[in-house]
Amino acid sequence: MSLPRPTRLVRSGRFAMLAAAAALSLLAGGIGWTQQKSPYVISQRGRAFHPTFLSLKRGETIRIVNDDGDLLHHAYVESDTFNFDSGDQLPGSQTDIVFSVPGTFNVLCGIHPKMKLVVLVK
Ligand SMILES: [Cu+2]
Repeated sequence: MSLPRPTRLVRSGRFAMLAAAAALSLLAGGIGWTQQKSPYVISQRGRAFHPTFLSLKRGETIRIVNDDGDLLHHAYVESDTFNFDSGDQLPGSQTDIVFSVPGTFNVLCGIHPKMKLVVLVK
């Protein structure tokens, strides 16, 4: 006679837990940008890199996206231990750079001298 009640309670309890788990994962997804993983996506909007500083582990990748309207960019890295040249970055294109050696590197743009992204590779 009183059996259905506990069953209902268990079901609603499970539902509440599922709902809580779903809410938590939505929340985690919403703040996920603060915990980006390789490849780290870099914007070039407004003739600037966003973000302008990034700390990576050796072997990780940054993905530079030319999302800057119809502007051309040209990312490069010049140092004693690591060099990279994207060539012309067409509007809408993306360029991956794998940082394989530790150090601090400046990613610059051959077209816009004010553009600078500092990458610290541990
Ligand atoms: Cu540029």
